[in-house]
Amino acid sequence: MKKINTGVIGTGFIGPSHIEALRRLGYVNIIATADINKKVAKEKAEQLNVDKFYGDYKELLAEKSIEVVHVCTPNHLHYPIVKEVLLAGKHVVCEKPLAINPEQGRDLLKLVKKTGLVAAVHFNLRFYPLVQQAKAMIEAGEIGDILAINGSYQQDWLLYRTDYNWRLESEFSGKSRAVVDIGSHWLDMVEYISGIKIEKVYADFCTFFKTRKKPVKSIETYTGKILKSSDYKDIKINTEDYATVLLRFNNGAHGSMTVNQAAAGRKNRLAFELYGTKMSIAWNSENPNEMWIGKRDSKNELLIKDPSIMNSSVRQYSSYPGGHAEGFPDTSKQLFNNVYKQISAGKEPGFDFPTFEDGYRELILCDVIFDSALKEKWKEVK
Ligand code: SOE
Repeated sequence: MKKINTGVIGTGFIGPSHIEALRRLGYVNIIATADINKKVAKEKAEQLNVDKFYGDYKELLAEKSIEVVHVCTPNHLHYPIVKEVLLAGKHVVCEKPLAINPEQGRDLLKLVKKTGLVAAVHFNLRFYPLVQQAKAMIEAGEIGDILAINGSYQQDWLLYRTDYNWRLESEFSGKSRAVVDIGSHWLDMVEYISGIKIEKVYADFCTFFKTRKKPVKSIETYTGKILKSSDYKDIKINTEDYATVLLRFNNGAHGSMTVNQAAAGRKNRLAFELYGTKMSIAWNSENPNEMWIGKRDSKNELLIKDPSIMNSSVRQYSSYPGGHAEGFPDTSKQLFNNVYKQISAGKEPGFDFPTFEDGYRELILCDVIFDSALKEKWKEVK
């Protein structure tokens, strides 16, 4: 496969994980990184062994050799930066959420259609091998008609009042936090694997900590857990730590999703249970190499990830044989592989990855969920 040159903007928690996954593909050269803080940009470039680094992302966009740009900045910068990437004629992979409101998402989607460039959103969790297996089983009719989908996405990295990250401030993350940050993965995954769409929602939000203690110096996602700073200032929190959302799907199925970023002991657990007329399946991301299959008239099963017994259409998403666990870093590798193959293929469609249509869809869903929580009413997804 031809080598492709890439630049990565944003080097916090997720930028470096994009770089690692891209390097594992073997055909991507990381030409440059950019970070708003030039000193951080330099340190990260050294740590990540990237030759060029910039404090201003516009300089990275000016690099002629760069064909693809990954946007891994805080949420509020996705829209302006992605717009510039597309206008510079470069393909783009944007972190979720695509933007901070549906209007911005719609604008970006229009621009992608106009430019014909490849544009993906990093809903990487779709690419756990057994999530792909679940999708293949549902498509093959093995589960039957879907009756109900329930689940949650829970984490504990924001359990203490002293836990701080830019995501807590709506100026950077947008008006909703837990639903947009982790709920969007759940909503995307469930619609993706089930093939049915959410058409009505009723949401209940809670901000457990109305104020939090912000460290005076900035810290990266997750590193707050090991930071021993006694130097904090109080800030008001106006985004949700928790939400439960009732769901109605367009095939008549019912469902519910709970998200919680203050759930002690749940490190990063996306879980779904999908109940069909023939059988059920359940999976969670803290134990991603196992999928439970529930049956009424015979013994239940536990499917262990093993490409040799997975549906042939999704075997490609398992790079290692059974007994060799695959996890979070592998999901990005699989997603990027499809995106970059699409870039190499040119106009021909055919590779499966979350597009800007999907990114826009999540912005609409999250917006309707926010509105429902605010008005305490069922809301339709238009
Ligand atoms: C933080 O909550 C976060 O890093 C999310 O932003 C990611 O999308 C998720 O994969 C893990 O947690």
